[in-house]
Amino acid sequence: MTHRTRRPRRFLAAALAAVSLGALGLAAAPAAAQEWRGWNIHAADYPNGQGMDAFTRMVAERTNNRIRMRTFHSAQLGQQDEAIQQMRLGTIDFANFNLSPFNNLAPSTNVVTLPFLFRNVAHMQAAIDGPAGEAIARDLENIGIIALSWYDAGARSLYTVRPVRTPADVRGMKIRVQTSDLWIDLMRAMGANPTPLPFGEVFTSLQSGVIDGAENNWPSYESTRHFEVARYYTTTEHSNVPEVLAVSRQRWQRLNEADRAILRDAARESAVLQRRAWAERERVSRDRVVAAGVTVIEITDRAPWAALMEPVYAKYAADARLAALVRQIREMP
Ligand code: GTR
Repeated sequence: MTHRTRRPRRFLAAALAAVSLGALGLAAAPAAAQEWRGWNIHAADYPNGQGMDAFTRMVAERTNNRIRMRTFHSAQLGQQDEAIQQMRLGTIDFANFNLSPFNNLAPSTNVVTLPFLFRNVAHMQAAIDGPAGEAIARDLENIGIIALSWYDAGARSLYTVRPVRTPADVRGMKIRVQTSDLWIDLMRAMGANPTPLPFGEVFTSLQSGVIDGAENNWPSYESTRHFEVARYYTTTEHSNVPEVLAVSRQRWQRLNEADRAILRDAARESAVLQRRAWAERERVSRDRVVAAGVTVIEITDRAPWAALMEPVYAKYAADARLAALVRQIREMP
């Protein structure tokens, strides 16, 4: 009896609270006057930071400052996994993310992470600007993130404290990976002992011997100064996973069509700029680390490495939708 009478009252209280919260929201400053908060894991001068700054500048100009955005560079708003959560909650409004941290949340991001899938940069760009990008944008929208454009992230290779020339050399090494099941399995398939860690902890973990190596593209290896501790870079080029420039769905839902078009165009233009800056920075970063005495171990035959990746494909490209996407990507000219 008591149970029955209490329930509606509790419901009423919750409903009233919701109404007054709504009223508070309406009474607060109008959305247009607020400054959007953007997350970037890298320093401002990294190609991605340049792309994001160009994006926010274009949006400000084209909306006469109605939409003002500020990018917090160098992971000032937290590490990657937290930033993704914040974006889903709407406390971070826009960001540039690598797609691998979404592997466990948005299934199609696994496809573009798959090892040795893309033949070259042009192939990756055609896939992400085409069918892969469409599938990923849908999956990201389902988790509260609106993809606007795709940034390059080059090829990821191994770097270690001891030389790695063959897969046998990797056996038992503790290699840092991003927090993604696919990455854990990929590194296991290489014979390593995968260690998921936030990007910001890699340097000290290398220094203290918690890990023996990590894997990344030339610009990340160089800009983080990981090369000062892990002195061997082996060009396995095992993954070409690209990145997204995205806005939180909460913000997006409050925009009209005209503003959405402004954001989309600016994001696409910023990607053109980022990709150009990226190609240049890859060369610069490589030159810098070589000048600093890093040993580059060139892998010319990737077949023995790729052969180890069968279990990764069996697990992450088995689902019919993802298998079809992999096939479509492979068949691209
Ligand atoms: C970089 C990428 C970052 C982050 C980082 C990592 O190449 O741009 O977003 O994913 O790798 O390995 O954590």
